[in-house]
Formats: sequence, structure tokens, C-alpha cells
Amino acid sequence: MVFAGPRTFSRRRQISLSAVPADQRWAQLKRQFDTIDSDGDGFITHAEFTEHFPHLPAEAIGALDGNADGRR
Ligand SMILES: [Ca+2]
Repeated sequence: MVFAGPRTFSRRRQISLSAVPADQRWAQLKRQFDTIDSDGDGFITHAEFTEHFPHLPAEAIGALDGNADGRR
């Protein structure tokens, strides 16, 4: 199959997410967030984000700031 439609994607995602318990996924996400949040203030600034992902285009980084406060 060349095209992966929504149903196929959803099924793959469910399999992937259910393979790891929710508490472990949450802990992994928290560790990743804390790695990027270098000053530990609970927010990821543009500078912190670009330090970890220097090759992302500005448009991609800007799209993450939903309320345009400069933090993620
Ligand atoms: Ca921070």
C-alpha cells in the first residue's frame, strides 16, 4: 500500500502508543521537555528550542507558539 489513509494511520498510532504504558510515555515526555527547558522555568523559549533544534525553519518554530507569547 502506497497511501496510508487516516484509518491506517490511526491503527498504527494506537499500536505504537499502546505498546508503552501511559506513565512511561509521560515520564519520557517530561524528560524530553526538561532537557529542552534548560533554565527549568517550565516554559520553552524560542532560544531554548532553537538550541536543541537548530535546523528547523523559523516557520516551524513559530507555528508551535499558539498564543504568540514567545514560549512553547
Ligand atoms: Ca525555559
